[in-house]
Amino acid sequence: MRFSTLLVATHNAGKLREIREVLGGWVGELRAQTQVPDAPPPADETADTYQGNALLKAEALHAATGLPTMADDSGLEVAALGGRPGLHSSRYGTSDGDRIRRLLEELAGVPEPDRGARFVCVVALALPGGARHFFEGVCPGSILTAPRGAGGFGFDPVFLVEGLDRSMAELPIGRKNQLSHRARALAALRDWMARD
Ligand code: ITT
Repeated sequence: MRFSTLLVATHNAGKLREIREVLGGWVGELRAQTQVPDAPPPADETADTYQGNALLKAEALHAATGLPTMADDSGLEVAALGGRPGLHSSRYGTSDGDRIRRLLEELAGVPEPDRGARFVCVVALALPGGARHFFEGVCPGSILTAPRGAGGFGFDPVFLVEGLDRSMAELPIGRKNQLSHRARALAALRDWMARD
């Protein structure tokens, strides 16, 4: 087993659930930031790349604990909006419902063939001794005109997965964890862990 303890620098419960399911058997103990005594406050996401923001989050918790730490920075890129909300997805609204409402409003009248989108995820890993690693995953799809399904979190109910007639929120969690942007980034992390 590569890590006896791996910290996860996130305050997003949906992400944490997915990370736990995918990495559960691969590390001794997966501990969330909220379970770390005296953990620093959420890092300001001031970088202009997913990689930069993922690293800011991982570094802050790693600096406070000295323990191996991973963080996820992710977003939804909508072609008709020039790639927005992208890096600013969590700041696009004040709640999941609010973000979905705003997205559907911005896309009102945009026909189906022009509603292409993709989810992007970069996982950063900060290790004792200074090593830093990055793993990326992308999941293509399109934006529905109304929410469908109750699973997942965030934009999942309005994201139609490419090649499936299902929204991300209509997939069982195990299926989302095989094909999502986060699943792909975490699979790359697992491959890396399996190599050494
Ligand atoms: P942490 O920084 O604490 O990890 P966060 O929610 O602020 O949590 P991000 O800055 O990475 O995380 O923002 C990602 C946003 O992108 C997230 O809040 C959702 O709105 C959206 N998002 C990311 N992954 C998603 C997924 O799997 N399904 C639906 N929406 C997702």
